[in-house]
Formats: sequence, C-alpha cells, structure tokens
Amino acid sequence: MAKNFDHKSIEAKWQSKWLADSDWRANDASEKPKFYPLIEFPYPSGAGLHIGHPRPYVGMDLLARKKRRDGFNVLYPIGWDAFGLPTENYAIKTGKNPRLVTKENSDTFRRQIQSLGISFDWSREINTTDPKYYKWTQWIFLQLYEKGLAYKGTAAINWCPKDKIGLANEEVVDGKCERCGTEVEKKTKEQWMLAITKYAKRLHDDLDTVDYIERAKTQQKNWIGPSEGAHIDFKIANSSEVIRVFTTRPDTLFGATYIVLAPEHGLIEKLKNSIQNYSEISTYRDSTTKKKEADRTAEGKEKTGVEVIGIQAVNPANGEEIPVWIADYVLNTYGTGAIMAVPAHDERDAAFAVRFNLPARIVVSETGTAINSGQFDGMKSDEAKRHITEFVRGELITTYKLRDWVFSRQRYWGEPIPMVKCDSCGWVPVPDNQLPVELPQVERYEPTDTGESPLANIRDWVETACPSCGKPAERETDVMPNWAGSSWYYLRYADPSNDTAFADKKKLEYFTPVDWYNGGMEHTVLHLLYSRFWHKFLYDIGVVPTSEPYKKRTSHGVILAEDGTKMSKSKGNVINPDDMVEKVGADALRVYEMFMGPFDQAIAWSYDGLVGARKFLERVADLPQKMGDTTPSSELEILTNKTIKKVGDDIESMKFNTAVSQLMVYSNELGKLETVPRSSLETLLSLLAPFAPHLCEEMWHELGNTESIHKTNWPQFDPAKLESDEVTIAVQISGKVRGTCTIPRDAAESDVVALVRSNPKLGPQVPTEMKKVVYVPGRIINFIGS
Ligand code: ANZ
Ligand code: ZN
Repeated sequence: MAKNFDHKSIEAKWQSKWLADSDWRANDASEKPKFYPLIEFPYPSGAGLHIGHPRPYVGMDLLARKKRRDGFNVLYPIGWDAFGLPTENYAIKTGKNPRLVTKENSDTFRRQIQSLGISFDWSREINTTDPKYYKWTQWIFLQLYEKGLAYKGTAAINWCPKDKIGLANEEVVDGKCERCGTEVEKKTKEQWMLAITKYAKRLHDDLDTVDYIERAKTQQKNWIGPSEGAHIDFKIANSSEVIRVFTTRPDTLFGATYIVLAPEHGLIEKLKNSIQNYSEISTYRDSTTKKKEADRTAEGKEKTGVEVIGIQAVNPANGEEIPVWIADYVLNTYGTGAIMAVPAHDERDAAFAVRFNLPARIVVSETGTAINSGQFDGMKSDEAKRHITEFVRGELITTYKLRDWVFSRQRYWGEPIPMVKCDSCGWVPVPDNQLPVELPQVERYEPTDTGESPLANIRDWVETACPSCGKPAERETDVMPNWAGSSWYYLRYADPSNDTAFADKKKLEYFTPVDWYNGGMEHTVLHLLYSRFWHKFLYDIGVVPTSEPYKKRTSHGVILAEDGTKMSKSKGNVINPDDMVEKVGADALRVYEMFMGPFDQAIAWSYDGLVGARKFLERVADLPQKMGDTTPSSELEILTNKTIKKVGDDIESMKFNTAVSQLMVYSNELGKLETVPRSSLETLLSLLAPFAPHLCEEMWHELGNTESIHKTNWPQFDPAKLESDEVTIAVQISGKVRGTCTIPRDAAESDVVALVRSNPKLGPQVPTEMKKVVYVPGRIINFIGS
C-alpha cells in the first residue's frame, strides 16, 4: 500500500459495503447474549455535526465493535431528538416549515455520521417528530393522566418574556432563561404538570442499585434533595383548622415562638373572614408573587412580612398561643408551605424576629441537649427529635426538594398534548385509537403575546368534538417540552416500527435495560431524571421489564477550541468534521479523538495531534512491506499478549487513550523488526480495527483474508505469556547488595542458591558456610553471615 494511503477511496468503499451488507444490524431473534450501548441521540441543528459529537459516538463504537467480536448481539442505535426551540425559531425567522428544516438537518447529520464509519444500526433510526413515534409519546402521557400523574395545575411558572415560554425550574439558570439569558419572570398559568415528586424517593434510593459515575449520582441526589424532618400540626385557636409545618428540627419545638405561612398558603383564603387585616395581607401576597424564589430565600436579605391579625396558633408542645405571620422567605412550594419559627436556633427566623421584635427562646444547650423543654430536658438532639415528635403526634418524614415537572409549552414545534376540553365533561383524553394527534400545518409559528400557543389560532384544528359526549369542544393547544421524546426513546430502538405498541414486550425483555449509557454531564439532572421517572412509571404499569432504564452511565468531556475556549460560530473557531475527514480521513479523526486525552475530561482540539494520528496510521499501512512468515520471538510474543490484554481491558474501562498508546508501542516495535511476523501484524490490525475500521479492513483483505476483520473473534491472550519466564533478582550478602542474578521465575530456593553460587561474579563472594538464607521469590535473595 502506498505510504500516503488513499483514505477517501478506502473509506467510501468499506462504508458502502458494510451498509449494503447490514453488518451492524442487531438481530431481533438471537440466541446470543445482548449488549446495548447507547449514546444520547443528537438534536439535528442547522449548524451540522460538531467536532465534539464523534467523541462519545466513537467511544461507544469501540465497545460495540469489541462486544460483537466477543460474541454479543449488539444493539447500537441512533436517531434524532428533533423537536425543540432552535428549529422553531429558525422557522419563525425564515418562514420555512419546521418539518422540512428537520428533514434537511437530519439528512446532513446522517451523512456526516455515516462518513465516520460508526457501527450504528441504521435500520432502527428514529425521529421524535415523526407522528408514528410521537403517537407513543402521547400514549405515555395519557397513561400518566389515567394514573393521576398528569394534572392541570395553576402554578406560578417561570416565564421568559423574550421566548414567551413557560420554563421548568431546571431551565432557569441564575434567574435567567437557559436559552436566551433573559431575566425570568413569574406568571400564573394553567399548566400540565407531571407528578415526578411521587417518585422522588424511588428516584433517589434506586440510584444505589445502578452503576453511574459518582458525579452523576451525587448531582441527581442533590437535585432530588431529600431532607429528613417531621410534620407537626399546630391547631388554630378557636377553629377546627390546623397548620401543618415541616421542620428538620422537631427537637426545637419548645422554642417555636411564632408561625410563618408562605404568602400563597391556602389557609389565608380559608380563614379570610377571621383575618382582620386581609387587604394588607393580600397586597403583600401580590407583591411577592412577582419575586424570584432565589431572591425570596437569599441569606442576609432584608426580611419582610405581615402579621395575620385575628389568628393564633397553639404550640402543641406546651399549649402556648403564638402569633401567625406571612413572609416571603417561606416558599409555598417546599415542605408544607408553613414553618414553625425558632429564632434562637435558625438564622433566618432570628433575622425576622429581630426585624419585627418577636421573642426567642433557647431550647438547646451548647452541648447539644434539650433545655427549657419540659420532660425532654437533658435529651440529646437526635433522641429529642424522635420523642418530641411522638409526644405531639407528629410524623417523622423525608421531604424532597424536587418539584413537579411543568409539562406545558406554549409553542408550536412539540408533541401536541392529547387532551380535549369540554364544557360539560371537563378535560377528556383523546382515545388511543385517535392517536397521534398530529401537529397541524400552519403559516406562522410565532408564539402569541398572550402566552398562548400558536396552535390556538388554528381554529379548525382546535375545534373538535368531545370524545366523551360528542358536543363541540376544544383541543389543548399547549405542546410537550422537548424532554418528552427523549424520556423513552431507548425503548423504541428495541422495536422501532411497531404500530400497535411502543415496543413489543418480548423485544423489550431481550434488549433492555440499556447496558451502558454515555452522555454529557449537562444531562445528568434533567434528561436522566426524567427518563428514569417515565421508565419507573412504565414499569409500574407493567409495560417494561425493569425498574431502571440504564445499568451504567458514564460521561465524556467536551472538545474545546485550540485555545481552550468554547468553540463558537461567533468566534469563528469551529472545526468542521467534514473538513477533517476530507483532509486526513475518518480513521485518523477517530484515532485522534480517542487518543487526545482521558475520555471523561474536556480537552482542547489540536490539528497537530490529528496529523500525528494520521502519521501513526501511515506507519501501520507501511508494515506489510516488511511482512514475512517468521515466528515471533519470545519477547515479541510477550508484548503481543500484553497488548491484547491492555487494549481489551482499556476499551472496557473507557481508557481509550491508553489503548491507543499501547497500539502505538506495539506497532513501533513491529516497525523496528527486519521482518514483521504475519501473525503479529494480524493481531495489530485486529486490535486496531475498532479504532480505524476502514484501514484495518482494507489491510486485512490485502493480506488475503476474505472475511471482514470486524467479524473475526476478538483476540485472546495467553495469561502464561504476559511476562517473561525469567526474573532478575537482587543478591544480598551479609547485609549488602552485591549484584543481580537472572533466574527462572519459578525456581525453588535451593536452585536459586545453586545459581548464585555458580555465578562467576557473585559465587566467590558467598562464603561456603552461611547462617541463614532468606529468599523473597522473584525479588531478592539474602545470605546472612556466619
Ligand atoms: C424549625 C427549625 C429550627 C428549622 C432550626 C431549622 C432550624 P431543609 O434542610 O432545606 O429541608 N422550612 C421548611 N419549609 C420551608 C419553606 N417552605 N420555606 C422556607 N423554609 C422552610 O430546611 C428545612 C428547614 O427550613 C425547616 O426546619 C424549616 O425551618 C425551614 F433551628 O424548622 B426548620
Ligand atoms: Zn363532553
């Protein structure tokens, strides 16, 4: 082969052959064990493939390819997560139909990804915007609705005034819209909500049953945010109502000197008639609704609040009547929306008490025991927590920070929520046999200023008949968030064209759960949590076989620009994968992206590094010129076995960079030989094939092989040949090291003694009579003086 191998023709030739032969298709009916590696399916943006995309795709491709050769039936699929704002915004700007934009973009992505020779099973390609796909996204929503987990709630939502869209808490970063950076406002709106909080405990606790990188587990656990405490009820004097508070410190109950309700707390309306300063209260409430949560609860913030006059609560521990306040530092969306204030032991309560001149009572001593707490005096805090809670008939419980999932979007380019509103029947689900509710074709995609979806303007789509009573009714015009389609896509790959179920149960039983899911750290909290929630729900209704979707989760680092900053169009430092493939070939790009650094770490792009990878492949391509049918030396054999072991182990543990460097060491050693043994060269190609699939396939065939290198068995090493059978040990005589001696690795002590004695240099130094000999096998022999 020419020194500068012709990557273009080699790559094109093998790519079309592999595709034509359906080489990477997973078999639905296989006797083999399955292996299901998964990458996060891309959003087909107009910018085309980013140079960072191939890193995880190639990484998982190495695993897929090795596992196939280890005898697994591998499902390595890809598709398009194609609903979302960028496409919609582009449609608004250009007037182009989002469907068309999506098709063009995914065509580009497919071409680009296929040019990299990744062994995806293209026969299973899915697209979340395909009505055949989102029919099932809608179906899952209706299942959630049926089980009471999807509900319409009037919630103060995060509202982006620029995008005109309601945002989930997760989409608000530092009080700003995650997409456009505009300050987020609060707005009250009827929203579809999903009761993910009902799954909080399982989502939290079951993390201990899966193999996720520690960072991912910690982030999810923090997001779910369990907090151990108690619910305690305070009666309202002269009323049958009670105020339930959530506290993490029930041991301080005797120090609770007043109660604070969130301004939005439901009790205010209930007790309206007993409240003497209701108008003041409602003015305060209106002013807080506009505030951001982070500002309300910020430490050191000047406290505000209003006393609820006419109402007193009774401290259940000592029967004391205490005042009730409303204040915005208490959130309605956490715990019970009410707290018992203990100014002596809680900083925010203390600041509030100082500001409004409220009393404080110390109930825990410096040594951490209860004081001023009646019969509980002297108890350690933990004990007091339990006993005091029991005494007032409270309940020890765990509360979670996690909130329900705001599932409505007032936009166009999403899955329509399949619900109909009827004046007589209320909300009525669209019957399964009328799914999918397809997005209508429209002329304009702009969201409306009123905050309604653009779908609201399409009257002949909105107006429909009530599925229940047949009277005129209206469709829901909100669509789903773009987290919906990605919450279950890995299930669809098991059976992507099924029209009667989202996937056949037998196929799910065979292929799921996903064995290994690799994706970005930025998706650890949202996407991963949402899909785990949907999956658990689907498990509960008996349609998936396991309670967790992903056995294992890892993460890759991003690729930065050469100067270490983020690549961006505006800075003009974006590397186009097409250009790189054109210049050096897909194989070199693949090898480079695996070699550039530890897989889980961010790293700067380097064109020189890419060229280095190309040169390595050129040296490999030159090796056949020196090939001969010689037998490898025992040294080479040891290196061969070591290389087989290391490359295999490194692929399985995602140490792709050290796998490549071992292959470099091996090929350099072969390059130094006068004659390269055929078997050694074949082993090199066999191990390099997952990294550089085209070149290795080409060379493999040039060596006269007829079967694809990718269908050969993965090379096995001989454990007995991982190290030489000789070792060099230190020889110590009367406390001093006198030299070294090479001996058979498994020599007995008496043989070692004999060998040292017969050694021309060391032998004469060993006196004939020794007191003692100590031999540490393989390390040192010690002759201890007479
Ligand atoms: C009395 C008390 C005494 C408290 C004390 C703390 C220290 P985490 O750990 O975050 O769960 N709290 C409860 N619900 C609240 C709400 N909706 N808005 C604002 N604050 C709320 O915090 C739980 C503690 O935060 C609870 O325990 C409660 O104050 C307050 F020495 O009750 B504590
Ligand atoms: Zn009706």
